[in-house]
Amino acid sequence: MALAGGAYTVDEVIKMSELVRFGVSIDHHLLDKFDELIGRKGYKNRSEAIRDLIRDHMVEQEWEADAETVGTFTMVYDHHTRDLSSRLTHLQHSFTGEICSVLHVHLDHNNCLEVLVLKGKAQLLQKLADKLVSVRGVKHGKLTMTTTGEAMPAGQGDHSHLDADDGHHHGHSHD
Ligand code: NI
Repeated sequence: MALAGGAYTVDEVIKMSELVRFGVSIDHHLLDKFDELIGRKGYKNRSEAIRDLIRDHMVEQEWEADAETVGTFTMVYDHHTRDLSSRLTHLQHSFTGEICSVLHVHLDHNNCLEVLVLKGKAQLLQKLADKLVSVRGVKHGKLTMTTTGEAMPAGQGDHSHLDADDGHHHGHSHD
């Protein structure tokens, strides 16, 4: 993007000043693959994709550091399996401090879907997920690791800010 003189308002220039631009040396084959990948995912530019990769890595670090964090656990099970429902309930009652909310959907005659919203120490959430998925009759279970957002810098360059790559404005903003 060329910074044509006079093309931006003072407000836009102030917003842009919050951004740091840096160069990255990268093998062109790798960059081609990256562009292909982020194109498929719907990213409009590399900056957005790289910011998301960095945040994703920071979330992983929070989990590795056993920080206070947030996740969702999703599982599918056959409620006809003997003692399964009571075992799952018993287990969930041992983690009342970590389970914020439970969503239950009766998928069909046999299968139930349950989504647990979890908040707490990362290792404890992982332990609960491991215990739930290993209960006999649970067909599939997956923990999605996300973040409380507290230690995550706000999305400079996203939202209402002018993007350094292509100069377009995103649709929404929040304070
Ligand atoms: Ni059900």
